[in-house]
Amino acid sequence: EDGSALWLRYATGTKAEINCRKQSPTLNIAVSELQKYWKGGLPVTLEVNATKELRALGNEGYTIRTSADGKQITIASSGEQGVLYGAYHLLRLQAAEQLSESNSSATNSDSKLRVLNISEKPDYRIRILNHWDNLDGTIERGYAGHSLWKWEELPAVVSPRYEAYARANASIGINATVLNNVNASPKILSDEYLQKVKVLADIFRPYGLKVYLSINFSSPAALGGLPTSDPLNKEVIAWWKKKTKEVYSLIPDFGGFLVKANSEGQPGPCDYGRTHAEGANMLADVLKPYRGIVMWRAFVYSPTDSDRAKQAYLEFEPLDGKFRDNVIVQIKNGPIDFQPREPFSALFGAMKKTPVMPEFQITQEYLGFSNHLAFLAPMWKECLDSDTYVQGAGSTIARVTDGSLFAHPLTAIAGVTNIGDDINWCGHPFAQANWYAFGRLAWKHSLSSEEIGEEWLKQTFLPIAGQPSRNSVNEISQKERQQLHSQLSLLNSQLLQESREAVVDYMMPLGLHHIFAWGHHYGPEPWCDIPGARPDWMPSYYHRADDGGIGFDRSSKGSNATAQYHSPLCEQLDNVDTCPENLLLWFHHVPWNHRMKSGRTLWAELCYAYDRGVQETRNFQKLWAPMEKYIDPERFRDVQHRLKIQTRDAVWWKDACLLYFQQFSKQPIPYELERPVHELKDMMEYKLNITNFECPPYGFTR
Ligand code: BDP
Repeated sequence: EDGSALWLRYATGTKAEINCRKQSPTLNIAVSELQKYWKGGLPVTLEVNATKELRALGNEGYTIRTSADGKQITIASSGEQGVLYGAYHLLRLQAAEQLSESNSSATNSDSKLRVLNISEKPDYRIRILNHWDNLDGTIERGYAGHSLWKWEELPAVVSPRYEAYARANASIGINATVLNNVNASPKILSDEYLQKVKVLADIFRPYGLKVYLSINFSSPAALGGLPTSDPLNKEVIAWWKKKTKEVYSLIPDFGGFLVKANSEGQPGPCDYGRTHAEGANMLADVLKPYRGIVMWRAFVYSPTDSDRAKQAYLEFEPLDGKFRDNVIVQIKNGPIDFQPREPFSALFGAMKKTPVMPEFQITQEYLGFSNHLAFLAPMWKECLDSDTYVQGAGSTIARVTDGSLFAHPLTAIAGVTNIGDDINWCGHPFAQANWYAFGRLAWKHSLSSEEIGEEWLKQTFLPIAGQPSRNSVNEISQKERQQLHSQLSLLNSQLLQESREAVVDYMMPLGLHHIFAWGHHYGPEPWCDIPGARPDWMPSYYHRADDGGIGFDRSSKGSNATAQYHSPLCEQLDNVDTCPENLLLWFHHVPWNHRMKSGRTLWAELCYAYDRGVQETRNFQKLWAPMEKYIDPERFRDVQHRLKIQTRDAVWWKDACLLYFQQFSKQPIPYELERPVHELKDMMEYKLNITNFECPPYGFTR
């Protein structure tokens, strides 16, 4: 297997009996998927129906029920899209072996089908991928090849992967996609490119996947030749109106614009003395007649201010209530930038009148690219479950953003995708799990990370029914199947669920952040110091290690970022004794001999954390090894190879950070821990070859 089938490794065979009275492109897909892949024995009826119950679930929600006589299954929805999602739900239950009555690992055909009584409805209205794909085919922070979109070939040549992409998204409930990088080229709105975008939108439509675009705020000047792009200028507004009309004439259900403005050198309304709200509202007014929306990013910071972590809040909080109702503010989970662990962004608790949406990063810019295995559902759950206290206890980010706390009708959640044109889509075979997990959480944020992990592992690694197993032409035996089930359950609890915390441990434990190497964000470079570069892009800005201790003082004695959080969290974070230890160095500058809850000093605790991370990766290798018996050699070796790199990188991270920080702590690494195998000097001189993303930090080729 090459991984191209993702979690949709369905077996074909005899045609199932599927009944549907209506026909439409979307319903036809549902019928054909079930005809080909449904093996549950019972006939399935698909119904679009406007009963009260179904209307309450919306046109994407659905029910799946076994009839009273147990002789058939009905998937019903008030919309065609809901029927399609219901069909994929049924196929997921089948592939993850969750259809049989007993919990045994017997194949579905061997045991009784359980009585189905399912009712589902998505938690977010817009569940959207953000592609950071450039028009030249490169992907910013992409580690799985080039862009899926072959702009050169479009609109004439259409890759079969466009439809496969839409299908994969529909199978997990993703209903929207932004095709191009937030650092947007104005060219995306040219007539030439809009023709190409239209072709993609037409392919995606039957799968319920809507197209959105990132726009460059100075398009009126850059593309339209106007002297300005001032959002209050009449000609500028007229230009956007005309352009938007053109977009909708080609793509009648176009979703809207995503905007990165006045951030990291991108143009924006502030260039003309206007606010973010004025910029966003101008576009919102233009999109309004077509029911389009604006997703306006809050990822803003400048080198002048004292603490980067405070800036998005300072800029956006005063604008609460000033946005049109078809604007939603898109906020990264943390206040800095997709680090292995951040506290949640305080802005989630600051906007009561403006809808806000989380932006997660599925691509592992800061978590080892596609070399490291890091299952991100635990990280996203951590964010969604965080309590902002904006309306008292229980005001979780999930409730702030899903419309239940402030009743905003516009709700959304975005994931910066890890998809490229690699045969297996995501680079690391396990990176597919993050695409999957994003879709599942966007649909239902109460799902546990364990449930998602189990579903994904079973769909991805159980043998396809009726196909030869890895080693022989025979089907896998009952005993082997049971062993495989136990192995998958270990992989879930000890590998998937632990993997993100392991990355935190060997990269940046205890609240450390952004000590990455300059530019590429792969390896460690806590010492990095580029003369003349922006101070807020230097690791020392974040770790502040000195003889007195380590960490960024964001307490009331320091930058006072803690004050941006509501009580009682604010006080909890502000006090070094009550601040959660996994965020300690994010909020405090702590002396090396500070006593931790374990009884160790801070320095020893730091050493233990790095060491734990390394030992975890060694354990990941062990957990993976037995899979050799059960799965195809291609995927087995691919994962095995990447786990080796991950372990070596973990050692590199540990050695680099501990040997560097040791210069300040002036204390030995506790003798019971694994000793360093690198010299600090070598690591400091080593320059990573990042062109091929094989980043061996070992065997130093200088
Ligand atoms: C950072 C990335 C950069 C993105 C930026 C953003 O390093 O490439 O353009 O975020 O989100 O994480 O706009």
